[in-house]
Amino acid sequence: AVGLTLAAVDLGATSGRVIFGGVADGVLRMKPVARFANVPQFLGESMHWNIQSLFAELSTGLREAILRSPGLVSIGIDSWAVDYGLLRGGELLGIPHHYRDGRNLRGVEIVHELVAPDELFTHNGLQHLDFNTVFQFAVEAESGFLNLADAALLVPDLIGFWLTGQMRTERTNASTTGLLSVRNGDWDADLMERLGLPADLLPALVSPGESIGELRAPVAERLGAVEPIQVTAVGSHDTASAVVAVPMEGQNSAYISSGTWSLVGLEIDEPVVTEEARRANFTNEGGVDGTIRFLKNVSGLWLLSESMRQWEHDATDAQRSSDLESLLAEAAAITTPVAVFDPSDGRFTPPGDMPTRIRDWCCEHGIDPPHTRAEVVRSILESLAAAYAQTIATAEKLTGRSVETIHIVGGGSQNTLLCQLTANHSGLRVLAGPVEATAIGNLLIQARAVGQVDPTSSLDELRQVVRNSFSVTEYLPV
Ligand code: ADP
Ligand code: LRH
Repeated sequence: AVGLTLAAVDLGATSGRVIFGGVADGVLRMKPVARFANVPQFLGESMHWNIQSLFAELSTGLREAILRSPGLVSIGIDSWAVDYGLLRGGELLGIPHHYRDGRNLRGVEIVHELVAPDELFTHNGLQHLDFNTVFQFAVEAESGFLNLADAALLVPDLIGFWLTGQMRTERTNASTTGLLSVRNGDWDADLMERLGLPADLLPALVSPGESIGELRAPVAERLGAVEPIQVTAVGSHDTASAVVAVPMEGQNSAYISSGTWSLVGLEIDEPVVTEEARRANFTNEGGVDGTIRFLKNVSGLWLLSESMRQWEHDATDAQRSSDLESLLAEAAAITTPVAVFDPSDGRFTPPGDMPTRIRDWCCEHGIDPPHTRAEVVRSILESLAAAYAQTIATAEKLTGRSVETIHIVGGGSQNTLLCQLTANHSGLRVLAGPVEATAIGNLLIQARAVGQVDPTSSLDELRQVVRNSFSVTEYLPV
């Protein structure tokens, strides 16, 4: 029997989960113990993560995992990127902001005045997203809040600190801050100095597979742990963990990590920091084992979930209680063409009335807008699929690779209409699954660290464990 002695804490922007599992004979087995919604908090004009509630929920999940698997030896934590808590003397100074908060544009202005966008890209190799940590820091430095802090911890590192008492910054997530050098993988001290940021604000780097520390005694007691449990660094950027679990083989695969966001791209060995890559707004994020995640954020199922939230909110509407499954079935039944819009237009980033924004976009561009709910859903999915196809074609050009297969992982891999449309728009084979790629990638790096798989295993070998353990669904273009 496989000892389910590892626990993955995976916090997505839409929901979080705790899953425990283990690998034996090259097969991963896992069991979910907790799932919880991740509901943002609005305080006055600003938007925050409910970090206390998330920590309480994940602690309940860990307690349950330890109860059900008393031999649990390791915990790995991942979450969405870029966001952080500021601390002084180990105390959290404020409630972490949500990356969709409206404050970021001022930060972009401040940073770009000091370092022009093209020069910034030669430093960090990152796509421009208004919410990259560096821009958020600039806002907090201007207000004076940052100066109160002696440490900034990215969300998984903050949770790791609460669990172990150790402050570290995990590398894959560090690569989304805008302050990590794309050339040598270390904190870019020169850039920080030019931006007036304290060099030691972000703690020392740790790589996936390394130990962060053991649960501190009061935490271990609250979680019901009897034996020592270590927190192991994993690809703490959720997308980095998801890419570990993409069951791709060879060089001819692209991936789409499909959830709140769609992260569309390739795994490569060396960063591409050309002017063409910058203009196409591609990013070189750090992957596990020193790989590069060459990808773009192409909006995602946020457009759909936020539309559904709007419809739920609209109490007078007869179709109010439409569930996802029936909406998708209605959308699949549409046979006439629907509007294709740019899902990455900045107007779709903040929370709000998505169907109206989509219709406005279409009217401004002289396109017949979607009218019914099913048409809005179909329009969102067609637009995402068209953007995926376009992004993969650009990635091929920028890297000289040729893509034959697109892997879709994450919650969105269950959206059969989206998978089929992706095959149709790209003209390529799509392989969908696994759904819980992020938690799987998280568990696999722990499994390698504790020796449940050969400690010298490559990513290719870890992906063989994924293929041994989960099936995929094939979609061919029609
Ligand atoms: P995140 O990690 O960003 O929180 P997930 O990977 O959990 O996101 O994906 C969430 C999305 O997956 C939802 O917004 C929803 O659109 C989609 N999804 C989840 N379950 C299903 C399903 N059964 N059918 C179709 N889509 C689904
Ligand atoms: C996906 C994700 C993505 C980031 C965004 C902030 O959950 O981590 O890779 O760009 O959230």
